[in-house]
Amino acid sequence: MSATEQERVTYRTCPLCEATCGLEITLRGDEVVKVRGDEADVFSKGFICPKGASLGALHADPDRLKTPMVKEGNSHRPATWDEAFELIAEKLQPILAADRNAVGMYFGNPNAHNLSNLLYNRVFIKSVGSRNQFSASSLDQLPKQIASGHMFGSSLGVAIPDIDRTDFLLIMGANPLASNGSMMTAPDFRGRIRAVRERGGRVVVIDPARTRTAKEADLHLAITPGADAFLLFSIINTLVAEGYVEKGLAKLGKTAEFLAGVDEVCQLADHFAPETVAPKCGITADEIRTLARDLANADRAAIYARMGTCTQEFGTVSSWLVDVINTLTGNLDREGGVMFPDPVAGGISGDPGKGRGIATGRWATRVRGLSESLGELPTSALAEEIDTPGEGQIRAMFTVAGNPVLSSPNVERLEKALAGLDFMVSIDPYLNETSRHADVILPAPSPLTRSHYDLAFYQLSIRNISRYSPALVEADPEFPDEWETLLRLSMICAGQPADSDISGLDDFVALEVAKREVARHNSPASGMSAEEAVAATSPRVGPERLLDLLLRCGPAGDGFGTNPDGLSLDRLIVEEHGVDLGALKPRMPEMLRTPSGMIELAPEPLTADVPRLIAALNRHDEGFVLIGRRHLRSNNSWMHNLEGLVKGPKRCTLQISPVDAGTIGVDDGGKILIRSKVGELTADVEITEDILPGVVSLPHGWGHGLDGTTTKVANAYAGVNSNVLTDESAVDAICGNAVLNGIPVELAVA
Ligand SMILES: Nc1nc2c(c(=O)[nH]1)N[C@H]1C(S)=C(S)[C@@H](COP(=O)(O)OP(=O)(O)OC[C@H]3O[C@@H](n4cnc5c(=O)[nH]c(N)nc54)[C@H](O)[C@@H]3O)O[C@H]1N2
Ligand SMILES: Nc1nc2c(c(=O)[nH]1)N[C@H]1C(S)=C(S)[C@@H](COP(=O)(O)OP(=O)(O)OC[C@H]3O[C@@H](n4cnc5c(=O)[nH]c(N)nc54)[C@H](O)[C@@H]3O)O[C@H]1N2
Ligand code: SF4
Ligand SMILES: [Mo]
Repeated sequence: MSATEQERVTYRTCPLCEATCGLEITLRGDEVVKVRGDEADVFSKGFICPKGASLGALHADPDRLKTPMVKEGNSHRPATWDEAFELIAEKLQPILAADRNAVGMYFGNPNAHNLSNLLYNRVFIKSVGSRNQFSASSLDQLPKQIASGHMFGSSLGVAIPDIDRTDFLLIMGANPLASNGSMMTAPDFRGRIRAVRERGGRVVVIDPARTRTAKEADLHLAITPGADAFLLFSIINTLVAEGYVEKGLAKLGKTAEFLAGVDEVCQLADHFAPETVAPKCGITADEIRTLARDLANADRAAIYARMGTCTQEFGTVSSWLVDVINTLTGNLDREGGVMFPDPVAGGISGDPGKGRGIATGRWATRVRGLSESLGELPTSALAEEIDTPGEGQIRAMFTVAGNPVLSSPNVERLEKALAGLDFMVSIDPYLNETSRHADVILPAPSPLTRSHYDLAFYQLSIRNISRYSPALVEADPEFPDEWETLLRLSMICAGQPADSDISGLDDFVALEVAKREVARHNSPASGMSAEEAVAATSPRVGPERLLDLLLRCGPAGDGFGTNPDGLSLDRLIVEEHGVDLGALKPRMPEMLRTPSGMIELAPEPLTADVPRLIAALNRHDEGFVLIGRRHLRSNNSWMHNLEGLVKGPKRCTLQISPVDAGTIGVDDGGKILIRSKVGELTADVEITEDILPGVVSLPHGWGHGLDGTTTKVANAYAGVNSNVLTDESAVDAICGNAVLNGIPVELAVA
C-alpha cells in the first residue's frame, strides 16, 4: 500500500472559536497531513482561518502534556494518573471537610468549546459545593447575559442579529474580522458583511480603533472608550424626539403586545440629548441623529454589540440599551433584525412564555460584597478572596481550561495569591503561566482525540445548525477523556476514594438529564420515562449518551421513534457535513421566561444604574486610556505555542496615534513605559493612524516566558501581559464584570 492510500479524509467542526467552521482533515495514521475548510459544510461552506488550519500542529505540539505533572519544589515532574488523583484526594478532602467554600474554581473560555466540560462541569461544581465559582464569563459577556436575562427571562435567550437578511448592521465594540465573531456564531463574517452591502444594505462600525471590520464598513465612528451607554441613550432620545418609536413598534406586530416599560425607558433617555452626550462620545450630535434615523428608517436593521461594549464600566447598561433600540426600531424577533435561535439540543428550559427569570444576588463575595450572577462570582474578586485572611478564605483552587494569570485584571496580585494557596489543581494541556502554580496538573486531551458538538454556540447561531464530530484519532488508553477526569474529581470531592469507579455517577447524570429532557414542553419523547430514554441510548456512555438524549428529546429529535425523520446522534454521525435546519424563526412570546411573561424594556436591576450614568455625564476624564485588541492568528492566551501562528511581525505592541507618539517622543519600534493605577510595564511601540488620539491599544494574552513554564515557542515570543495594568477594583456595578477597556494610563519614553 502506498502512503497516499493510507490517507483518510475526515470532517469535523473546529473547536477553537465561536465561528464553528467545518474542517476537512486528511490523516495518515495519527498524523494530520492537511487541514482545509470543508466546502460541503452546511454552515461554513469551506471558510477557514489560520487557527483552524493549525489544528494538526496543535495535535502534534511536543509541549502538550502527556501525563499528569506533580509539583516538587519549584518545578514539575511527570506522574501517573493514579498518583495524581491520590495526591488530590489526600490534600483536598481535609480542606473540603472543614469548609466547602475554601475551595475555589475558575473555568476558562475553552470550556465553552468542549462537549465534555459543557456537560460535566456542572456535576463537578455540584460535588465541590462551593460558592467560590469564577469564570471567564465575568471577563467577557456576562453583562449581555444579565441584560438579556432581565429583559427576556433567560441567560441563554440572547438576541442574535439576523445578518444574512438585514439591511442595516450596526457593529459596536466588536472586531469579527479578527475574532471571527462572538455571541453570534457566523462563519465567514467578512463574506456576510460584504453580502449586506452587495444587496444594497449598509454597515456601520463604532469602535475607538479603525479595525479591519471598520475598514469593511460604509462608515466608522470612532467613539471614546466607555461612552457607548451615552450614545445608545441618545439614539433612544432621538427616536422619541423625532417620533420614530410608534412607527417602530407598529413593525413589531403581535410582539408589541408583550412589551413592558416602553414609556419608562423612553423617559430615562430624556437626560441624554445628542448635544449633551456628543462631547463624551467624541461623535457629533448630527452623526448621532443620522445614526438613529438610519436605524429607524431601514426596513430591517440590527445592532450587534460585543466585547468592547461589555468589558467597560457601563457594560450591562450598554448591553441592555442595544436591545431596547433593536425593539423600539421594530427589529426584535423579526427577520433581518435580531432573533432567537432554537437549538436542537440544550435550548432554554422551562415552560413557554413565562418563567422564573434569572438568578442573581443570592450570595456575594466575602471581601468586597460583589453579587453572585448565574451561580458565579466576579473573577475580579478572585485574588482578594484568596489573599484576604478570615473565615471563608479560599485555600485551594481548581482551574479548568483557564489561564487567569494572563487573562484577569491585576494579575500581579493574582499571581501572589495563587502562590500562597495550600493546594491547586489545573486541568490544562500545557504547563503555562497559571498551571505552573498547580500542585497537580491533569492534562486535557488533544482536540482530535475527543468528540465535539457545539452545545453552547448553536444557542447563539445565525442559523439553526446541528453538527457532531466524533474523535478522529484514538487516545492513549491511559489518557482519560476530560469528562472522565471531571467525574473522578467529582467523586474525590464527594469524599470517595481516588480510585472509585465513575460509571455509577455517569449513569446517575444520564438519568437526571433524561428526566429533564423528557419533561420538556415540546419534547417528541414526552410520555416516555427517563429510565426508558436512558436505556434506548445504550450502550453509549459519557457525553455521547447525554448528547443523544438531548438531541432525541429536543424540538427536532426523533423522540425515540415518535418522529422517525428527526435527529439522533446516529443520524448526525452519518451527516458528516452537518444538518441545516434553516434560518431563524420568530419565537415570541414562546421564548420568554420573565416572571411577567413580558419583554421587560425597563427592568429595575438595570434602570437602577441609570442615575450613576447620569452622574457620569459630568465627569471629565483626562489622560490616555488603554483598550485591547485581538489578532486573527491568536486565541486569548493560548495557541501561542505554535510557530506557524506566532511567527511574523510582532503582535504584542502598544498601538498609538502619530500625534500622541509625537507628544510623548516615542518612535515606531521604540519602547514605551505604560503605568496604570495597579502596575506598569514596558512595551514595543507601533505608531498607526488606525487608533484615536488619546487611546492606546495593547492585546491581552501575552506575557509568556515565566519561570517553570514549558511552552517553548510561546516563551520565545513572550510579549507583555496587558493585565498587569487592568484594575480589579474597576467593575460593572450591576454584575461585577471586569473593566478591561478604557483603563486610565500614563505614558512615557522607556
Ligand atoms: N485585558 C484583557 N483581558 C482579557 C480580555 C481582553 O479583551 N482584554 N478578554 C477576556 C476574555 S473575552 C476571555 S474569554 C478571557 C479568556 O481567559 P481564560 O479563559 O482564562 O484564558 P484562555 O487564554 O482562553 O486560556 C485557556 C486555557 O485553556 C487551556 N485549554 C485549551 N483547550 C483546553 C481543553 O480542551 N481543556 C482544558 N482543560 N484546557 C484547555 C489552554 O491551554 C489555556 O491555558 O480573557 C479575558 N481577558
Ligand atoms: N483571533 C482571535 N479570535 C478570538 C479571540 C482571540 O483572542 N483571537 N478570542 C475569542 C473570545 S474569548 C472572544 S470573547 C471574542 C471577542 O470578539 P470581539 O467581541 O469581536 O472582540 P475584539 O476583537 O476584542 O473587539 C472588541 C473591539 O472593541 C473595541 N473597543 C474597546 N473599547 C471600546 C468601547 O468602549 N466601545 C466600543 N464601542 N468599542 C470598544 C476594540 O477596539 C475592539 O476593536 O473573540 C474570540 N475570538
Ligand atoms: S474561524 Fe474559528 S472556527 Fe473557523 S477555522 Fe478559524 S478558529 Fe476555527
Ligand atoms: Mo471571551
